[in-house]
Amino acid sequence: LGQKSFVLWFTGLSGSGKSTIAHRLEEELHARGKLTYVFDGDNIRSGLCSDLSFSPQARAENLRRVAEVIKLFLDAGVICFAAFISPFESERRKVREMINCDAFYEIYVKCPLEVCEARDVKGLYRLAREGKIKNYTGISSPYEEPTSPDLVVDTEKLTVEESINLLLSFLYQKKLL
Ligand code: GGZ
Repeated sequence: LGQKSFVLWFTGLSGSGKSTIAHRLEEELHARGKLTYVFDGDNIRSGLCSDLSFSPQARAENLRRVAEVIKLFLDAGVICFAAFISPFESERRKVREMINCDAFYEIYVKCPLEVCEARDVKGLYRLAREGKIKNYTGISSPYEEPTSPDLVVDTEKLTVEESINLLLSFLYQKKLL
């Protein structure tokens, strides 16, 4: 393959832009001839983790399974992007330890709750406020801000293109591109 595999683990609130950024960054890497895969709620919770709820235990199990699959993809030499809320510091530490890759980077996709809620792309925040969805991150379930992320991407201030440029310079600086 001629590529160094690595992991970018995106954490942040629902609607902060994790999946959007991961997919746009993936396009950039494809243009550079890299083989990548984006794991997110859409492709993981619909299948592999369709039996799991959003209780703290279920979220932990969700991320544990993702970490196991990422280990397999890394064996195959694939660059892996994980875009999950991953709200608990302890679980973020666990996946990092499980994956045990020297090139594992935690990316905090930072955006205030009010802004994510105003975007409400899928209308889920409204349902959560109405009590129709329980355990909703930021509303009725906690989000623990990362204390020492490898990179912060502030999507309240940056456009998607600016966020991608920030991530590309980060990757060049780490000699991953
Ligand atoms: C948070 C929920 C919930 C609850 C459904 N809490 O904006 P989305 O829709 O596309 O992203 C959210 C996604 C979060 O799944 P993750 O696997 O990333 O979460 S975790 O890392 O905590 O396991 C949202 C949707 O699922 N969703 N119910 N109660 N997000």
